[in-house]
Amino acid sequence: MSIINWREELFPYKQATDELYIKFNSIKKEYIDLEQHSPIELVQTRVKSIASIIDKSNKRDIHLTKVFEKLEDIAGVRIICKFVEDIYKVVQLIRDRDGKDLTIKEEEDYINNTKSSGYRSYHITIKYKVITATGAKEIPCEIQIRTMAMNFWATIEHSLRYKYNGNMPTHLREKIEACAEASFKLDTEMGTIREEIIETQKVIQIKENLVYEILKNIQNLYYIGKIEEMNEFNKEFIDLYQEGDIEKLNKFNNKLHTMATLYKVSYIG
Ligand code: 0O2
Repeated sequence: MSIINWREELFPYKQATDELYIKFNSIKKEYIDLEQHSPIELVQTRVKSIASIIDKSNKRDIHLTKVFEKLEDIAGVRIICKFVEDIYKVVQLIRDRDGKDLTIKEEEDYINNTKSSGYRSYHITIKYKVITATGAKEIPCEIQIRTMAMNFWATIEHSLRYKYNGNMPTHLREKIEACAEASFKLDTEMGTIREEIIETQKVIQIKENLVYEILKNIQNLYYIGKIEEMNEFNKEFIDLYQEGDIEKLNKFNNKLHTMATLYKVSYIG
């Protein structure tokens, strides 16, 4: 390969990150639908820019013709969690898929083995098979799993590192190291009230799901032309919603279900 056709080479990497984005978000949705705490808070993906690939290959002394063989983080997935404990749940979810739709190549626990910079994250390098119009290809991909606090710190540190091109002034380096410890302390403290936070969020989630179902049921009355009933239920819903009593909202939803059965409305939308 003498001239790199970047567009063609990077295409399957984009496909891999797109597919993984859908898969991890689908796991998150499954937890939410089942009214359980999702260890996945947010999924981000990126394909390294051509400039970053060239920079990294120069730093590592990798010939450009070898970058696709040697660089394992051209495709990247970042999974952000609320709690440190969730990180290890996500790690287990990925391990459970090993040999199924992905293959684990390497794991690096930068949480228990914090980098000297203060960087914390759990890294898993995988191979992920994509099938494009030109055939199947195994794409290496680096999955970084971290908490929101770890992500906040890493994003800031990454920008500073970029700004100072690796030569951060000592006073700034010391400050940023201290910030890493402070943010990990926050993670640890939050971890001690994890159960309580999860319980509160569960109640909010149950209410959100219930409200969603109620609004769908009311909307279905509109679809079958029961405008008067729809308006009445709408008014009743607004009062109940303001009251905020989940038990009452539940009863109201059951009433809507009964009505839907009566009118033989199938669930639309
Ligand atoms: P980008 O722009 O995020 O892609 P190394 O060369 O040792 O830094 P290596 O061996 O490829 O990296 O693997 P490693 O150590 O697992 O790190 C890969 C990625 O982890 C980095 O990619 C960063 O995203 C992140 N990372 C690792 N160490 C640090 C750190 O000290 N600070 C921050 N902010 N991020 C870190 P890139 O290519 O450096 O950058």
